[in-house]
Amino acid sequence: MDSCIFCRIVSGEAPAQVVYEDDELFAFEDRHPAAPVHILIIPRRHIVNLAEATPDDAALLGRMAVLAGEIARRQGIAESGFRLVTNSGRHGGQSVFHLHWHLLGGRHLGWPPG
Ligand code: DGP
Repeated sequence: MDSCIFCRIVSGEAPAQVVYEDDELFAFEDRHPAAPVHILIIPRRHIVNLAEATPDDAALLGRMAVLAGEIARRQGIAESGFRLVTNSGRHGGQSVFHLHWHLLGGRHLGWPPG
């Protein structure tokens, strides 16, 4: 998708601080970090959000979760704790319509979210 900023990051057309990549998944630092560690984990393939994911995406979504734990360990926030969140649609606060999980940590995170 030419107009999707995350597709452009995956293809290398747009810059990003990449922390992980393989043939299916990509992870990079959020441009507007909301915590000392704020990494976005995305599939290379353009999926709009969880509402658009299908059973065929189940293994991919599982890999995203496992990768989140792995990155948390590498970033040194596994023990102190972290949050994995995906915003979906208008009420969810989604602003980039390419599925992504925010991995947040490095400070105490309040609950409930605003
Ligand atoms: P959301 O609002 O849940 O759709 O989150 C989108 C996130 O993406 C937001 O925290 C800011 C981040 N973001 C948007 N554009 C860019 C970009 O071009 N580069 C990077 N690194 N992050 C971006």
